Amino acid sequence: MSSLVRTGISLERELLADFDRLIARKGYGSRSEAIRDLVREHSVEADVARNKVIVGALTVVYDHHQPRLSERLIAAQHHYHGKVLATTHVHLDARHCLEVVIVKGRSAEVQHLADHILSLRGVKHGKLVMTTTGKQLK
Ligand code: NI
Repeated sequence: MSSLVRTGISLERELLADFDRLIARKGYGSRSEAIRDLVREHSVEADVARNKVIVGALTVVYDHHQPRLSERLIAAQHHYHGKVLATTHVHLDARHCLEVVIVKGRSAEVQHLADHILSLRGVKHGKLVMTTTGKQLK
């Protein structure tokens, strides 16, 4: 278990008021937990920027009537087989599918995989969210 350290910070009254309003809207019970989350967010961003191993979820909404798209999506996931941990597929309606591709790897490789998939013709929208494997964060 990590040991807790108390610290004090100085900031402008208006900035603190803004912060308190923001964290109240988000439902934080204390400034400490909100600040811990901000630090973790920066830590994850730094891991992404430094090409560390991350996990991520790539959401993809596409039209499966687009010729050869389903085949291309499968081929892309096989090409990056070491990075793709799992895929979930939902048939949204008669034409549209949602896939969530769960990935793990160095951030640049995972971004490359996502760019490849999202640029395929027939993919209507998608987004890659990268996060921590949890090991480095307290
Ligand atoms: Ni489908």
